[in-house]
Amino acid sequence: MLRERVVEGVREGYVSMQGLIAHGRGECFDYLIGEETIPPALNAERAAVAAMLLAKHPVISVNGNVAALVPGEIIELAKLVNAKIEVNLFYRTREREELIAKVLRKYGADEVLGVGDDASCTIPELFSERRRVSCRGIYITDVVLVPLEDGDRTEALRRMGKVVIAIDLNPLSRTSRAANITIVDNVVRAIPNMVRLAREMRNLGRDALMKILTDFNNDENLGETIRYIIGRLTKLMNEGVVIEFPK
Ligand code: PTJ
Repeated sequence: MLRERVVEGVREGYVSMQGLIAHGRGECFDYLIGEETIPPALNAERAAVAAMLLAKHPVISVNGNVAALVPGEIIELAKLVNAKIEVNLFYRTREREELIAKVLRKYGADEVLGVGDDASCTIPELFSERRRVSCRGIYITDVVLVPLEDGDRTEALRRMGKVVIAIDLNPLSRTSRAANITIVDNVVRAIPNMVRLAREMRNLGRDALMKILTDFNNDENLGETIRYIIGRLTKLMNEGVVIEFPK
């Protein structure tokens, strides 16, 4: 069903062809973690919500795949943490920007940044189309959520001093390693989990939120994720789930 939604997005013209390949890559890693939210992912989701609730100008960056998979949930999360929503595309065309904004408005977004002339600020030292951002959004944000991001922009955003929260099923990607908080989970589980956590956590005081954030260590958490995958595969192997082929 998820695959069909991404394919439908391609047919409607707002998901890029490369988005299909990226989705397949994500599916592969999702099989390795067992297609569920694993404990280190939940830890990262909690830290991410704390960072967004503490932020002055949080922004959620939306691309084609995200618009196809979790449009309504993105808007719900943005409302709960008071974040702006910005369209930011790797394979940018005016038509795709506008189609994505239309999808988001259909799901209830009041304001969508990064469309057309609004994307008039530039992320320094970045050469993809992703360098073009809204001067009221990603350019001035202190905390930015980037689901399905590329490594170059994650590194460029870090160099600008921003706190970067990535959602990426590949724990080994450059994005995963460069982000401040990496959520190794499918966006279709990560965003609804964050919505639930935001509802629970938004009445916490700043000190409690800060403690959640400072207790989180991204390198350790990524290590936990890889240990989880190794443990899971080892268990499957030992339990004989792996088919033995005749010699
Ligand atoms: O809409 P555009 O033009 O901005 O293009 C979007 C894509 C995703 C095509 C573009 O950003 C891209 O090529 O991204 P990458 O560099 O391929 O990175 C995508 C990462 O997201 C990969 O590491 C995938 O494993 C991961 N991924 C794919 N699907 C999901 C995912 N992570 C979480 N949830 C998913 N559903």
